[in-house]
Amino acid sequence: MLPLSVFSGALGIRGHTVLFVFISLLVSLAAGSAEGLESHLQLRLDLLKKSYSKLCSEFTNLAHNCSVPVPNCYECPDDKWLLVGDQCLLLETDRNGWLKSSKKCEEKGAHLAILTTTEQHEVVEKEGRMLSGFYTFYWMGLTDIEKEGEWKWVDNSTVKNTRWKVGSSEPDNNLSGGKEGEDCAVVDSHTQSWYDVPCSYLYPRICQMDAKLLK
Ligand SMILES: [Ca+2]
Ligand SMILES: [Ca+2]
Repeated sequence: MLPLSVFSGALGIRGHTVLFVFISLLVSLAAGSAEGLESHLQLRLDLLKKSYSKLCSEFTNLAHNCSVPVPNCYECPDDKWLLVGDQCLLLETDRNGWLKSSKKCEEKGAHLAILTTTEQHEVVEKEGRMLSGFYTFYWMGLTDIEKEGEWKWVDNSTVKNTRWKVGSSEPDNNLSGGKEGEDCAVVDSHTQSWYDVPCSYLYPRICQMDAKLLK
């Protein structure tokens, strides 16, 4: 293989300038095509949403006329939110303690996620894998801070179907993170498993709110 210095010598200053301009052109073309693709996809998404609303409205009218149960159609505040049934979920990647994360959800008119269905966990897994990054764990709205071992969702409801990590002793209220133990819960988006961890640890979060009913 020829050493780089041979090419450098062969190209000269003028050659390097031409090469630089050529590479810059390729990079700008690639960036331009990525932007073009993004705006094209956004346009397609907007059109699909309009079609969905129109179809939903027509289907609702039809169902009324045929005296059959009327289906409900829902929408979320914007494209960042994921519509799951009649709920909207939002995975936010900035990391905070559980209490601050809870407040950040409230600022959006939401609350930390109450994950009660398989469908919700599957959506969280898909979105978590898409977002990827170093942190796969997300805060959800589950805590036993009021009474040790008595896990409650943030709407004060008790937990029915749990998904604590199988094969470990979760929730173990482990004291290695501090004498206060582990009173807040995260979900591992990749495995859909839950863990109790100290509430002061910093994690991304999942916010949740009721979806808006389309009429
Ligand atoms: Ca605990
Ligand atoms: Ca634990």
